[in-house]
Amino acid sequence: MKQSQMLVPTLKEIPADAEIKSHQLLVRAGYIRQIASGIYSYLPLGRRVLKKVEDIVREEMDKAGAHEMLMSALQPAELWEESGRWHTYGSELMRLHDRHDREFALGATHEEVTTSLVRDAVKSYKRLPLMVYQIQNKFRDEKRPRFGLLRGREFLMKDAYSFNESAESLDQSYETMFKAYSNVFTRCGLDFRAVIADSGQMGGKDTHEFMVLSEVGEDVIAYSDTSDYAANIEMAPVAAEYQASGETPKELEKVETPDQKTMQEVADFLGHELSKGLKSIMFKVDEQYVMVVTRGDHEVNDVKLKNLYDARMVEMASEEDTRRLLGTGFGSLGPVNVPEEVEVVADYAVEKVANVSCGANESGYHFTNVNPGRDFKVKDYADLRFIEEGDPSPDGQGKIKFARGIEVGHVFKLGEFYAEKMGASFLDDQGKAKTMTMGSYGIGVSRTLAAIVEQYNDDRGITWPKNLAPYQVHLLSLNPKKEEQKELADDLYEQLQAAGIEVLYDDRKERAGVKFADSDLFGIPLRITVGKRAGENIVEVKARQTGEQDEVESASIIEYVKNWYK
Ligand code: 9G3
Repeated sequence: MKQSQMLVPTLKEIPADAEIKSHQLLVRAGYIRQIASGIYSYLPLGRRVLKKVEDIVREEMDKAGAHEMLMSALQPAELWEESGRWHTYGSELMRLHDRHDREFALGATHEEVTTSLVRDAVKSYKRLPLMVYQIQNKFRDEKRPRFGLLRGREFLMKDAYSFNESAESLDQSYETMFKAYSNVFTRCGLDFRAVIADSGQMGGKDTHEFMVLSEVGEDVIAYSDTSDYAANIEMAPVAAEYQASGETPKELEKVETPDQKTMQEVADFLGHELSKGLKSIMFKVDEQYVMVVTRGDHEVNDVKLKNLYDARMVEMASEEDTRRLLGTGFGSLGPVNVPEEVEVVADYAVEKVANVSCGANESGYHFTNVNPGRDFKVKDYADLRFIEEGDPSPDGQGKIKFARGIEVGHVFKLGEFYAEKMGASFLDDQGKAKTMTMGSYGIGVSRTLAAIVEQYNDDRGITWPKNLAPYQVHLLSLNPKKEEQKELADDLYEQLQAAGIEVLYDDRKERAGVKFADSDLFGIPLRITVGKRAGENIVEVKARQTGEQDEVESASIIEYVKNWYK
């Protein structure tokens, strides 16, 4: 392809709204352009790379026995009414009306659509298991789109769905997909981990997220420093054993704490460690108000709270709700003398403390020498805190460390939720009607592209892995005005194309400096420069990642390139 005819608008300066490398470089190198917040167009170079990522995904899905489809992005509201999700998703689900005023959603995901297709088409166990997938733009109206392609409102996803006749069959589909995902991210040259995740609103149990390790990742991974244990911090169970303090319980006291509000201020004022104070936070769990109590040095994990109550919605209680229920605002809450309409649950660590302080549910006052059991009751003790670095790994091997990750894939065992709601059943080999069980498997294709750029770049631009660049060779003619240079470059362009090599030809009438800077930005792995020595039929070849340079006879350039890409 000749650059003089292409739409590749490169930029010298870093766009003001681009905070991370992949966003900056994809825009500066003319790969993408933002149309609106969180909504991007892929220009020719970007489209070519996106297609290479798609094709790796496609190959691995086909190898895994899944069949490619393309479903509608427009989804009738009726399907989401059947699954009950029309009302559980708020403004994140983009909705619209057609000319007859009928309601539709723009596809955020396709469980409902696939289940409705399969329930009408499949009746017998002989047709199961069935795995279908598609690669299509998804629409989710994120509150805060950011980081370019990493968190967009319209993004390219591969979503696959398995329909199984039994839990064992689902396990096999899950295992097959798990391996296929590992192949995909390995072939994309990514440093990734499969981490145990929380199934969130998807129901079902087993679920893993595929995380690319990156400082700009929004997720935190808790991993063992000696084993391969890794979990999303949202659900990583705390395996710490707590020892009873053994102290003799002292007389409960109520003390004035006039201006102390935060846990640290109260601890300093009362002269004890954070861990000798109780932190009490009010939540609204579906319709139930819950006070969650943890040790002062721990953090409440709201995902664990949601799973404890198997709730659909968990949010912090408002200050006025808290005032109405407990007679005081944040800053002096505690589990002593709590009205029974407020349920009290506590993290396991709280069970073993003695003589601790906590808010007196009266502003400006705290209790000291508080002892669980004697001074307050809890409905449940549970694992309710975030795991911390240094905690024992839940698999009993080593200690926990943290890393940030970009979620590029997510595999779920959905179970019977959708099949049940939407009547996807089959006759088993005894002629008995059974409900199908399902898995769903997603890869963020556009997010994977950005994650690759996050891992492959340097101070001059992108440094694509060999199999993922928009072209294999970037051919530069430094001075097309010089006849011998233009002739040699044009000839090499024809030869390279004839040899089936993907070549981008910078035939523009631009200064050499501009051409080299753009070439470094694009990140095409191998650059051939036709310059001063064209008269001797010598060209310069340079590898983008390593900077390694060679001077090569133009007659042997095809062989050189083929060897380099072997
Ligand atoms: C929605 C909106 C946002 C959503 C969903 C639905 C996430 C939703 C979970 C999944 C599960 C799997 C198939 C591919 C793999 C992931 N965000 N999820 O269901 F309406 Cl607005 O998408 N779906």
